[in-house]
Amino acid sequence: PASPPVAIDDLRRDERFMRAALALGRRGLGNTWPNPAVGCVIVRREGGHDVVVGRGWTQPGGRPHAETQALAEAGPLAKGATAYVTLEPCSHYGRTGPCADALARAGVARIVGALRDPDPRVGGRGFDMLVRYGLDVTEGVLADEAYQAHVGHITRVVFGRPAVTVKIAVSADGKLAGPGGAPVRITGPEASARVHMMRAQSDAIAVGVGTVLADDPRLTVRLPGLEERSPIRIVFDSNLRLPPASKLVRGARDVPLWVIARSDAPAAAERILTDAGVEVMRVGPDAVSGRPSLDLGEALRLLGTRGITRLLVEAGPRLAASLIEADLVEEFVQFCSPAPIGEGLAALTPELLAILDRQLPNMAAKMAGHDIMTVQRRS
Ligand code: AOF
Ligand code: ZN
Repeated sequence: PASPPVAIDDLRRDERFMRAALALGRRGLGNTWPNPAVGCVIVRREGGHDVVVGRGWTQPGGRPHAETQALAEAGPLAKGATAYVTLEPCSHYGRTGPCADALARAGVARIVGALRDPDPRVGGRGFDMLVRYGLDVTEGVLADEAYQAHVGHITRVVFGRPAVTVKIAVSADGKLAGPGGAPVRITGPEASARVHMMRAQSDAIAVGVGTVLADDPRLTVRLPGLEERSPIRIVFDSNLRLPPASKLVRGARDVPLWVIARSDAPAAAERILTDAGVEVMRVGPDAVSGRPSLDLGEALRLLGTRGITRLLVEAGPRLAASLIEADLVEEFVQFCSPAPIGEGLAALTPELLAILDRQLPNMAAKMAGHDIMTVQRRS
């Protein structure tokens, strides 16, 4: 027998509500580490209409979870409803019981999930529990979008390090700065606003010490309403050359500043920075490149153990090159201005760009004012 006709609206319903859950989850990006920023929407069918009765997203610091928030809003209306979650509901006992239990206890009839949670405490057990409790479970709706939303959590759980976004701004003639690295305004205000938004959605922002010496940046979020969202600031500084008078160090008591040095960096420099409120961490030398720099893989794993899931690197050419050569980049974002700047510090070599294109073949582009913003990802 032919299957009964399905309205287009029915086919698209799951995607529509999963998109809403993804949008809610994004509110937490940069703010929930070490936990993922999950979104949840609870929907009831009433008189032939879909009604959203609960919305939730992971709260600052990672708790309460998204499902708890959405269930609290839905109250008794969760009974018989469908819950859309961007990540598998948890199955482990944290400060409260598993979200899978809470959903079942509230009488939710159906769960639509985007992705399995690779956290070893969950790893499929959340969905399994829900099936055992008799809920109807659909997995894999908008899984690619959910992967992007949770790439920080996934990279940390699977590889023990944060997901890395490298951001650079280049002039039309491929320069990152003026002669000798002197700072030059390259991109316009729309690009700056996007960079500040990227900062707000990151757990931490990193630069190399060369950028501090050339630019003396603050690396805070300066967008109306988002000033409170300034992430941890990190400087990769093999030999502890970071000037105590830099804006970063002077602000270290307001926004945390972590400096990652090589194991043999001078102890006296460490003491001065520590006294200024900076946290200094040490890793081994870079054995691969032969450069007198630090082991970036070890540095990133250290950040992973500290709970960082999303790291934005505002890189100069050397740091960008080292990260690409070590294949440690999940996302490469480039703002390209329409104007040349003439003599100056060249961006990435064609060889490096070719490596990057192999590592991150998936490219999207859009305009940011007069500048072109390209985003490259693994897939
Ligand atoms: C959910 N909903 O909103 C989030 C989840 O330290 P805990 O007990 O809070 O657990 C953290 C783990 O829970 C985290 O590693 C991830 O596997 C999951 N995050 N789960 O059901 C949420 N943020
Ligand atoms: Zn949970």
